[in-house]
Amino acid sequence: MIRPHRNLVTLGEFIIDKQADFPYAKGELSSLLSDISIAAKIVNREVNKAGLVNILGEAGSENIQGESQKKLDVFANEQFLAALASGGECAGVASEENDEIILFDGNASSGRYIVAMDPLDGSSNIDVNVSVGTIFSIYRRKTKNGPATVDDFLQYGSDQVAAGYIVYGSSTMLVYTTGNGVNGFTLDPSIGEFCLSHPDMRIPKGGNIYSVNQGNFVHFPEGVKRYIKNLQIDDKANKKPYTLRYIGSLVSDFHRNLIKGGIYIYPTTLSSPKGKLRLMYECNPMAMIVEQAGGKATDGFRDILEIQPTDIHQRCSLFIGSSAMVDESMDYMKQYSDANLQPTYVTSKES
Ligand code: AHM
Repeated sequence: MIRPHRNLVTLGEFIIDKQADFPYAKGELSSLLSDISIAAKIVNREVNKAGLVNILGEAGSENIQGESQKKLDVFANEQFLAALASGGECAGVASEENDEIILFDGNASSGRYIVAMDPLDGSSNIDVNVSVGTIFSIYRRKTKNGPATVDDFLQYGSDQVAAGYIVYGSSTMLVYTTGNGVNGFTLDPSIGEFCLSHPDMRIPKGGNIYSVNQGNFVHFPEGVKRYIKNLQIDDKANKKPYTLRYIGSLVSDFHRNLIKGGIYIYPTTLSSPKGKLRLMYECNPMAMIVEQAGGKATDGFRDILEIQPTDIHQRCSLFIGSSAMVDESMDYMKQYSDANLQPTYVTSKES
């Protein structure tokens, strides 16, 4: 029971309070989430002083004091890997920063979970002081003991047991779900704790914000072009034209749309025929969160959570946000885009 005598609920208290709701409650998932929140605080500290210290150089290069520099995405990767390795609940990690899966403890591994993560998404924005984020996705591993295998990772998004992100923005927030709604916690730097600030987050059913890299317009599928053109018409009754907001940092764009209502689209393009974003550590976790908040996520045709991954770094197109907006965009895709030109996947409904 959360303590009634004060309003403040820390992430640690909240996780323990909700532990009994987890499907396989043994405290391990709680520990895993706590490990992630500790790494997030360390990364937050470094992201916040990125403009002050000479940490922005290329990995491997030396700073003016002759010290070896680390890019923040490399630093973030190391922090999350170290945190996940130390707890013992995690058997391995698929990270955007590593070509292969990272396995912990070899044959002695008893961790029951595996994690897919993008330790610092949108890191090209750091140099210009724009919000970046961390995205994570947690599964129960399929093998029982010994080293985890790639197959432990290649699970449907619908099999995720938890997913979340941290946005390092004007304030730093951690938002996560364990399949029982979505809750957001804001870091109070004065006490060094994530505090419950956004309980039971719900995304509005509709909205008037769309987020897309419109510079790629000529390379978009016809359905996306027609959908966007329709959002831009002069139609006061339907609050059109809509507002375009695109930060170019998925976590930040998603977070804004989650709160205000809106749609984020990264479709296939001529130059990225499979889409740009990664299914396992960008699309799937965001899809679980948005669905838990009452929204929707598809690749333009199919539910993201039903796509069978065949590669840990697989790319995917993404239409995500308010359900009414995603539905309308899918109608356009169905009507105007040649489904045969879209990447094909096995989905859980077909397999
Ligand atoms: P990254 O993994 O190289 O950081 O790319 C992911 C990012 C997302 O955060 C963002 O939404 C998207 O790429 C922006 O891409 P673009 O610059 O093509 O619009």
